[in-house]
Amino acid sequence: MAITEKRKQELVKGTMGFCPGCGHNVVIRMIADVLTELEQDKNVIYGIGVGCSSLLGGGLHADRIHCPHGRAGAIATAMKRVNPENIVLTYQGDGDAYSIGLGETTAAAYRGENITVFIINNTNYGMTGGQMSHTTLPGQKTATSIYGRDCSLTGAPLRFPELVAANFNPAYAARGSVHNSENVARTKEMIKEALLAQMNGEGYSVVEILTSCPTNWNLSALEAMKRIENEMVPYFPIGEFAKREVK
Ligand SMILES: Cc1ncc(C[n+]2csc(CCOP(=O)(O)OP(=O)(O)O)c2C)c(N)n1
Ligand code: SF4
Ligand SMILES: [Mg+2]
Repeated sequence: MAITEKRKQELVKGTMGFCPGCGHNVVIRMIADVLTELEQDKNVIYGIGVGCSSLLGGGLHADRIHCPHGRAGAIATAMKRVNPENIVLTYQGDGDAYSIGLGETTAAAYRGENITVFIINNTNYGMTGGQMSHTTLPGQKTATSIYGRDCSLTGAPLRFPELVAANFNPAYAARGSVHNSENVARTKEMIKEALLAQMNGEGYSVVEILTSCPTNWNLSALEAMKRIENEMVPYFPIGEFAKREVK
């Protein structure tokens, strides 16, 4: 089983190690539920990034590799090529997948590896105290952009699913969010589409998910959800950017 009843309860109660109001546990619960619905819960293996995303390792009971920072794209490539019958996914933060590991993350997409990549975008390095990442918004204050992100010095926030969709002919590329129940339901469907693409052997699939980090944003849990809607969604639109028709 991909997730035990005990862990489900811990995710709901917030006792799995995430801060109150964090979006990670919502996403983990959704991935576990979709794997069960697709009857892949005993067939999944995965790579985890470094960050608060690492806590997935305690939630999803399956063989896994805790990858060197940012390298899950390369490691998942090997996992899938050696075990083509398994469903292989990665679970990474924006700092891990984009800032530290953009090379490996992009290269796996470029090669069209038949893996599914989940990237949890909370606009900072949550685990290490809220430093600026590739998805920190213009003007956003973080521990390493104390006057607000200046894009003339840093470059602009990265829209990875759009980049992949426009350039690499992926099987599936989308962005979801967890800021309200409607978007949680929509994101669950995206997770399912991405995993189905892999099951059908269609190639690379990626879902970026907008989540909250109330601790480093210095907001309450409720305010953090509003920030996703008011500040993140305008820059990171929710939707499907690439989807192949199954023949
Ligand atoms: C090689 C290396 N560099 C830096 C770090 C420190 N570090 C740990 S987690 C992290 C960033 C995590 O950010 P993100 O991937 O966005 O995950 P989040 O915690 O926000 O979910 C960093 C830089 C590390 N562990 N290893
Ligand atoms: S620091 Fe942020 S991302 Fe990490 S568990 Fe806390 S709220 Fe979640
Ligand atoms: Mg992050």
